Amino acid sequence: MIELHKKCGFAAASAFLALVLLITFANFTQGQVVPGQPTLVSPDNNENISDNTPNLDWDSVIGANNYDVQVDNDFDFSSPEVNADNIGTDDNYQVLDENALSDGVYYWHVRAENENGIGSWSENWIFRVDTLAPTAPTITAPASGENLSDNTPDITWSAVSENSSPVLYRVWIDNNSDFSSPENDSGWINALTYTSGYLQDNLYYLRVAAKDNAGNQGENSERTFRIDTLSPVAPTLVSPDDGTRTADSTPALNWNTVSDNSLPVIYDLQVDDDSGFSSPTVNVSGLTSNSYTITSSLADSTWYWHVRARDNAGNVGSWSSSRSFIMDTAAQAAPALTAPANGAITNDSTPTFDWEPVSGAASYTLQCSIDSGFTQNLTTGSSTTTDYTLATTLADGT
Ligand SMILES: [Ca+2]
Ligand SMILES: [Ca+2]
Ligand SMILES: [Ca+2]
Ligand SMILES: [Ca+2]
Repeated sequence: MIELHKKCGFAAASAFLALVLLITFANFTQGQVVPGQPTLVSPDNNENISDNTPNLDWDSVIGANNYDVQVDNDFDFSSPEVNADNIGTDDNYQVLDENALSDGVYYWHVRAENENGIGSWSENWIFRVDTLAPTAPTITAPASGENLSDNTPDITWSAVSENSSPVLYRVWIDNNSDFSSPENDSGWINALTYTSGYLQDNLYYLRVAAKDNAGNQGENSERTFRIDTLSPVAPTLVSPDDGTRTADSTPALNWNTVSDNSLPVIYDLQVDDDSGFSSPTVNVSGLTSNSYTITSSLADSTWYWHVRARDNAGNVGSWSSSRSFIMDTAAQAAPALTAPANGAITNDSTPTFDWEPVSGAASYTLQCSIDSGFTQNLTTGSSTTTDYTLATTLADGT
């Protein structure tokens, strides 16, 4: 019994050992089991790519001597755009030119096989083929040709529409029109605004471009702008002359034009009966010409006026030195002539002239000439009364 038991035990142990050896042998000998599931490598899952014949890559599977690859825009692989069977032992596959993929989203998977059979499909991964570059971004600031008084201006633009996001943007600013030596380069940024580094006063060329997540770079948007932090000089007043007495209660005021890089230059004007301009009666700004005619009559007084210039970048210059004029409407009323009568003929070569008094007049000036322009044979006299007799004789004539 014991021996019998020993025999039976030995037979059972031998059979078990043989089975273990067989399994070990089967596992050890490649090719006698179906290969495992491949692990995909690239394109990365959900990657956007600009290559429409991408190279598909996976980790090689032990024991595989062939692979099948499928690419389809249908997630269930019902209509494969690429259906490459038995490509051999290479653990990657380049989509053929004849199968170049049109832009869109694709699913792909790989399986390994050997003489024992076909392994399971890998996970399904997704990639997007995108060969379309984004449009040029629309620059929203600065405006084209704008003059800025800020040495570190904000550059802004509108987002472009894109399938492959995030879209990156890049800003170049150069004082050279060929962008050969940019003063500023933002690098690729995921933003719609960029604050420039310090820019000296100058004319600059601005360029903004977009790049999608597949790496397609679009056209540049370009424009120029100027940095100008220098204020224009104070204008020089031209007319009326300082201290002029006038009866014109809406006089025209003139000054010289001021030059500047940032055009047009505009002007502010103040007129005040206070030389300190504490309460200007006329206070106009943004005048586009170098003269201004006062619109509301000024009262009789001494008036002071000054002008300042503002350039197109918004830099405000200093006020000019001021001038004054004396508004004196009463003194300027013309006397009414009474004698001799208009067109009278006389043989008196030193006639007496007579006129009506003017209220408030301290003295009168008389002019006599043989031409109506008062240029030839001009006689001038002054009188504190309302008549005047010529001191020198007049020749016959009109
Ligand atoms: Ca398909
Ligand atoms: Ca695109
Ligand atoms: Ca430069
Ligand atoms: Ca300026």
